[in-house]
Amino acid sequence: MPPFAMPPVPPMALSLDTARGALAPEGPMLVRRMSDLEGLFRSADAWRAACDGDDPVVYEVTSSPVPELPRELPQSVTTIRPGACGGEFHMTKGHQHPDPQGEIYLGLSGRGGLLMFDGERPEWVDMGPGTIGYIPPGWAHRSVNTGDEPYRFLAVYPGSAGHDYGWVLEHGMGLRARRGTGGEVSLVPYDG
Ligand code: PAN
Ligand code: ZN
Repeated sequence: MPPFAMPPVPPMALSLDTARGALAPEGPMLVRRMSDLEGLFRSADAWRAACDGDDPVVYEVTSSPVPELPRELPQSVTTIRPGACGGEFHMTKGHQHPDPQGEIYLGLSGRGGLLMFDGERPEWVDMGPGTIGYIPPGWAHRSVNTGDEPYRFLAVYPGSAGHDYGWVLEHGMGLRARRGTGGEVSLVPYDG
């Protein structure tokens, strides 16, 4: 029997509670607070003040039990809480897949954006319930909550892709998503 016929998890159905972002059965769960996002917001002062304050939860990631192994297709549900830091919308850390492979996001609730960057060109995709965002191989990606409610999406990605967070610290993401005076999204150059 070939190795791929003896999977680490059996064929299964998962139930997704889109209102709570819960998966059943559920795998590992990750909570990212403001203090986990060092060096990512434009304003280091605003970031420090938020950390020294209540150090709010910025986003949570719930995973399915499908492991990050070659040939597997892990899934996760990310919930980004609404808010801003120094005028910049709450966002994920963002990463590059060291083994360049594509990924699919499906918007579940709230309003958000999918920011992608290939090292030269940034791309922005508006996300909402029912939107499928496609991340091609080689594009770093970050998600942003642009609304007043939690923004939630499902991600499906190849189990061997890996996650490189240093790439974003080194190269940036090409654009920043700032909250305009009327609450609108204002996309500005990364250093702006
Ligand atoms: C997503 C992300 C998730 C959290 O599942 O990992 O939204 O974002 P960060 O990993 O950038 O903190 C995904 O793109 N997986 O490959
Ligand atoms: Zn990814």
